[in-house]
Amino acid sequence: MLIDLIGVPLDLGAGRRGVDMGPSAIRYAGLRSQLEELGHTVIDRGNLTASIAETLPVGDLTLRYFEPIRDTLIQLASEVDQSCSQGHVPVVLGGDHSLGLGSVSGAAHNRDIGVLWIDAHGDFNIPSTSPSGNIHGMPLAALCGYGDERLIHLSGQRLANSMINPHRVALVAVRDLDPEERQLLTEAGVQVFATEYIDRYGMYETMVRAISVANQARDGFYVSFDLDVLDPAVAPGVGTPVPGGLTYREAHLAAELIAESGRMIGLDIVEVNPILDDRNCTATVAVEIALSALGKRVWHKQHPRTAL
Ligand code: HAR
Ligand code: MN
Ligand code: MN
Repeated sequence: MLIDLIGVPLDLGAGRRGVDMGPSAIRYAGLRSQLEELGHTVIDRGNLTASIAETLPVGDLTLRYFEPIRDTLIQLASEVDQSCSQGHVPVVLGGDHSLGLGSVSGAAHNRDIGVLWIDAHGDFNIPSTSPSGNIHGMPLAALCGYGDERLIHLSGQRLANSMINPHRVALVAVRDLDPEERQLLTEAGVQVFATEYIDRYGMYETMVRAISVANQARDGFYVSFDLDVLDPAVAPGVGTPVPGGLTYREAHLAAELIAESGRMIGLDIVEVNPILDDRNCTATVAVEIALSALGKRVWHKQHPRTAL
């Protein structure tokens, strides 16, 4: 596989500073060398440019830092689109989750794709339902056509028309939704596999179903993985931890099943916050999960009993 690493040192979409250092922390944890050991060819495209909170006005409080975020997302969408067009797999290193709007828009440009959004949160707010005005709580809604026009169309830029069909979106391991965000998800028809679903059916069954939702699109699916989906005991270095998250093994199982489907066209690894982390352990887990999603196995290359 040809893998393009794209760093996005953006934290303007989050409520606190620090995830801008995520790309460095993930690189420092050895992503490139371990992908190469797996047999992949890796091109590190460096970091995109992102503005720094202290130098900017917040702007509209219901859509905080929209303009500078948009500028970064437009760059990102174009890089991801290019990467996919070359038959490469883009791996986007975040950065806050607002970047998912850029990466998935880029992947969806002239392509019919589904989305696996693996996250403690729904990221399905619109400005009027958001309790914070933070854009990292809104990207999935905007991708599905909900919310502020400026977000949905990234202000009329070339990559604007990359709408995602919500029926091809699976939200996995969510456990913190705002009341109106919940309504919007229902209205849109997103398939929500909340934590109680995993409790009942197990991670294996949950992922088989989630993948089958995203996999109905013609050109495969994009995976946007927010590290706060993990239990805070495993991944403490995130800005908005929520108890009751995935175990280390459940996250790996999810990643392995994604790899086995052979249909992932790109991957985001977001919300790693080195300021809040414990000796870079969250970035290290992020790297391990990315490796599993890109084919790393302890033993079996393809598990004999899995038929996806
Ligand atoms: N739902 C809350 C909001 O909209 C918090 C969600 C954002 N946190 C994240 N995104 N890390 O996944 O502000
Ligand atoms: Mn998120
Ligand atoms: Mn989250």
